[in-house]
Amino acid sequence: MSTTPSPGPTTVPATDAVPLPTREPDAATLAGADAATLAQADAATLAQADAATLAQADAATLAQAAERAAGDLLAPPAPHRLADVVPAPQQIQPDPTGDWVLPAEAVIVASADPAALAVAEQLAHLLRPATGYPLPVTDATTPEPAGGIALALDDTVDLGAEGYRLDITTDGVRVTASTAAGLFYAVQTLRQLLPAAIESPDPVTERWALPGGTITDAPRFPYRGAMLDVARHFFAVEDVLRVVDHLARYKLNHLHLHLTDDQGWRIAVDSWPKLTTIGGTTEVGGGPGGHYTKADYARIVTYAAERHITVVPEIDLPGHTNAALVAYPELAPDKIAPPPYTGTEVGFSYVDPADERTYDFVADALGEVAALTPGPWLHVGGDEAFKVKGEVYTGFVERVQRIVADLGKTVVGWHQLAPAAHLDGRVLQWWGTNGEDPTTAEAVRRGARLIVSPGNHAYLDMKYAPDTPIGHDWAGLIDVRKAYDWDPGTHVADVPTEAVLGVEAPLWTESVTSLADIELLLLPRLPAIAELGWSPRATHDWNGFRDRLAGQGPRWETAGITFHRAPEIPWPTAPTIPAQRKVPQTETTTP
Ligand code: TNX
Repeated sequence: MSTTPSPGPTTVPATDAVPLPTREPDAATLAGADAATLAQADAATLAQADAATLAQADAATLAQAAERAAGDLLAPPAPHRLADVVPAPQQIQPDPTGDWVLPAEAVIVASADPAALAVAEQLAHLLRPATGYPLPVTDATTPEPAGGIALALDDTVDLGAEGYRLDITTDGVRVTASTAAGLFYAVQTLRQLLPAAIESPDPVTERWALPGGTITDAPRFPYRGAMLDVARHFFAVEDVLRVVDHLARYKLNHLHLHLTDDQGWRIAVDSWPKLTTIGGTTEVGGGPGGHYTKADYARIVTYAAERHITVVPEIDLPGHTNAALVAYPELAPDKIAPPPYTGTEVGFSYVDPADERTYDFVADALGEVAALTPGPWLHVGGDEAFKVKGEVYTGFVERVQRIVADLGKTVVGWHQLAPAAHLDGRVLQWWGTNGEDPTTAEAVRRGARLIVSPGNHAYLDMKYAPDTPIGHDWAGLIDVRKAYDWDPGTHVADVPTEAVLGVEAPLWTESVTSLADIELLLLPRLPAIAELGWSPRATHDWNGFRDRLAGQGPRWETAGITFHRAPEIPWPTAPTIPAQRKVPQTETTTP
């Protein structure tokens, strides 16, 4: 939020029924008052209250205490409310008397556990550039805030695999979670509660105030994802890492990479090298394409894992395979290499389901990708294979599903897989535009779980408005409200909420050629989808979301992230980014 907190509808359970933070006496009155008078008055009060202690205390100590008390009374409240977080936390208990300002000498202390210490280092990395504070990281058996930030890993607390508790008091910040993922999500929350200037890559003059109170938080769904199509256009590792950062910010935990399509094969497969040396050299529009070496891919997987994000690799089969057929014509039904494809049509290509060599290829490619994949999922596509019909299609899919199971992975596929036989654990990714889908509902009755990605709500490649410079509109226009106003738990008819594993926002890249393009389509809709995946349904409220989302704008601006200034969001117009600090960093930085 901007500096004027919005009193928008309360969207959290009863514990948030606390009015906006106000101080007694209010800040305006105090601002006009004379600090010295206040300090004296406070000293007098202290003197009356505890004469015995005072008798022992020396004058310097007294003066310091009085000054501190006066400072506290004069301090304005933290600029953000505890509720100014996207995705909305499960439970919020504000305590306006608990506001805390991060001091230059603060220490970050974490449980003596490598995973907890790693999160502490990540927090320090987030806070050091803008604050210019050293923020050393230490460990302790029982971490205590002691005027700094404590990250406690505690497996006796019942907060779930990803939950956390965040307490902000005048003594500092205490984060508690039973997993490193929980600590990491608390850090993302903490980041949003600080002034937007915390996103600055350079030191700025700011009062790093946090709003007092407690947040208890945990996700609604275990699967919260986004997909990046690196096949239609290829994106460098650095760009993908930056997308991972955006996911992490909003507590998404899966990155689905659409690695292969008609226009390019993007992942090295040693046993079929021409997939990349030939199949990787094209992309939509005739650009040079590219591919990830195994080392590149491992870098993405590791970077994502450090941010508690699981990579879900997709090898799209049996359709969307023109690039593979160019490289290996033996896989084509007519055994003739098709011309490379750089257009944007779909549904024309397929690997030969009648040739055993095809299944060798599938097993080799999926096997090598599985070996690069620590996560449980292998996505096998299955969409728009218009030329592989009926039992030939289901027969192909059933063989591929077994290959995945034999590799020890869990099958994910687009919902076109639905008519194929069920296989333990199988997950369908539903991308329809009409929630009436009896075939998918039937597959769910047979045991499938669903990732919900409605084309007309969650497809980030759809334009926001007719004048959006890039993107599609085949599933309609998706403004921020359209991205936000639906419920993954009830969206597909006759699919119970319990069968919904979660939600994913796919970004297809036929018209997306740069990181700035990616960000323009991702933001601000990605946080909307993230909130649907994380926040309890009871918090769902468009007006409240709009206000909270507006507060993200200055953060993106400060961090140099491109976003769409959606007209329905009340982005703050006043400058919210303090001037860069021109004084030596050792000087006091109180504004
Ligand atoms: C449909 S959604 C596709 C993709 C396209 C996308 C464009 C799905 C599983 N298949 O091949 O890129 O539309 O919006």
